Parts: sequence; C-alpha cells; structure tokens
Amino acid sequence: MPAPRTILLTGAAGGLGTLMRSLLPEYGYTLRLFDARPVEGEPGAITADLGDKEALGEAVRGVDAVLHLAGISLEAPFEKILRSNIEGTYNLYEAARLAGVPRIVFASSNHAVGFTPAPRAGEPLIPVGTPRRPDTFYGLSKSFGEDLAQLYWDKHGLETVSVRIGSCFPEPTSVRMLSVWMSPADGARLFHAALTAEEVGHTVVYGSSANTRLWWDLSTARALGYDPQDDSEPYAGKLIAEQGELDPENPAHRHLGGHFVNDPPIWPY
Ligand code: NAI
Ligand code: 15L
Repeated sequence: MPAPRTILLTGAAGGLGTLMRSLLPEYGYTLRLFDARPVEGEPGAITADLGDKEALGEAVRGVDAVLHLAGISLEAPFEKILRSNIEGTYNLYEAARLAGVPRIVFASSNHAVGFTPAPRAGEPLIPVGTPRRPDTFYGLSKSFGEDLAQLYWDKHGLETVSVRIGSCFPEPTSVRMLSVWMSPADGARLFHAALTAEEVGHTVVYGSSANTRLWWDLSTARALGYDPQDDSEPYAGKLIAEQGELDPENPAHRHLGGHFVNDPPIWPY
C-alpha cells in the first residue's frame, strides 16, 4: 500500500482527537476532521453523527486511510452504545468499503479484555490472543469492532489495525495507569506505524508506552514498526505515595480494566 497522506480523523473534537490533531501533521498527514460536535478552531471539519450515512460517504471519499476514534468512550446504556459504537462503526466500515478506502486504524480499548486478571510480578505479559473479556457494554462494543474489522478483512480485503488503547492522556493519574499509560507522543508513533506498515490484514495491538510496569505484550505493535520512547515510571513515586500500591484484593486493582469492572465512569451526554 502506498504511504497514506490524507487521513479521515473521526472523533476529532475529543481528547485523543485533539492530541492527534496537533501531533499527526508532523508525520506529513493532511487530516480531514469528523465529529458529532464542532471541532473548535476548525471551520472545515465535518460536523455529523456516525448515524449519518450520507455524511460518512462524503467524509471517506478520496482518503487514503481512516483513524477511527469517534464513539462513546465510557460506559453508557446499551441503546446508546448500540447506536454510536456498534451501528456507527458498522456505518463507517460500509462507507469505507464502498469508497475503496484500503485501511482503518480502529481505536479499540483495553476494556475489550478488561476482566482479564492483571499479571502479578513475574507472571507473563497478557498476549493479544487472550480471550476477550469485556468489562462493560462499552468494552463489548470494542470487542464487536475488532470482530467487524476481522470480517471486513476476510470478506472484503479492507485492512485494520485494532489498537487496544490503555490510557492515553498527557500524564498518568493513577497507579493503574503506570501499567497502561500511552503518552500522546507514543500514541502518534503507534498510529503512524499502524497507518503505514505493509500488509497488516487485521492486526490487533495493545497501545501503551514502554512502561516499566507494563501488563501486556507490545510485540504485535513493535512488529508494525512501533518503537515507544516513553515510560510512566518517573511518575511512580508521586502516585504511589498519594494512592498506595495496587491492592490485589480490590477488583478494581486486579483486572486490566481497573474500576471499569465494578464502577465504570458513565458517558455524560
Ligand atoms: P472522547 O470522548 O474525548 O472523544 C470521542 C469523540 O467522539 C467525541 O468528540 C464525540 O463527540 C465523538 N462521538 C461520539 N459519538 C459520536 C457519534 N455517534 N458520531 C460522531 N462522533 C461521535 O474520547 P477519547 O478519549 O478522545 O477517545 C477516542 C477514542 O479512543 C474512543 O473511541 C475511545 O473509546 C478510544 N479509547 C480512548 C482511550 C484513552 O485513553 N483516551 C483509551 C481506550 C480507548
Ligand atoms: C478507555 O477506554 C476510555 O475511553 C478512557 O477514557 C480511559 O478511561 C481508558 O479507557 C482507561 O482505561 O484508562
């Protein structure tokens, strides 16, 4: 596949979309922006819902790839998740297939495997092939997205890299995040690798920095050419002093998905 240049960025108004709008142009991409909410300072952005098939058809026309970040990013009633994350992602894949877009990078989540016990010291890292164990309807929708991506590769030859993102924020803010944090700069490195690697078929990767306390196996991400440069460890002293070490008796501490397993944050809209 020739190196993609024009990328449709869905979810451009969100936290990760905003970070990627500032970081990805350095890699030479031209971004076409899409979100249900207006994108501040970007009058050319497409303001439309993933339920709007006509708008999606326009949005994907002529792009080299899609970075699909749009969707409900926390827990919500099933009906809302169904509309935005399940039907919305299906609508995007159909639009991409009809327009001949060759590749999608899909923002999956660690919550597709959130009920997986976190490895203790000395135990092996969690592989991408671990059985999916969603911790919420939200995680279930990411599990669906990964299966949809596999179907569109097997049936239609549309490639996807599904990135099970850990926590991509400017800094880690909890002891759990020391294990799952992805710095924004590493996020841009990983998305760039996923957009440009040769012949990915449908590849599933975990998305995090090279954290000292890493819980999962980054080898499929590294095989795409991803070379993470950051590590959460410099934040460990302060966070552990404030919050204490993880307690293996606490369900929110002993699963990959953290507090999503028992007290998930709720989508506010
Ligand atoms: P966010 O909630 O800040 O942004 C999501 C964006 O999607 C919002 O701007 C929202 O308006 C848009 N959106 C939601 N439903 C839509 C619809 N039906 N049609 C069009 N636009 C819609 O979330 P964030 O943190 O930026 O995450 C981006 C993506 O990455 C999400 O898919 C999320 O599930 C995934 N992810 C993010 C992680 C993180 O650490 N930030 C971790 C794991 C996954
Ligand atoms: C996610 O999937 C969420 O979208 C994000 O807001 C964080 O909560 C992240 O997971 C996490 O697990 O920290």
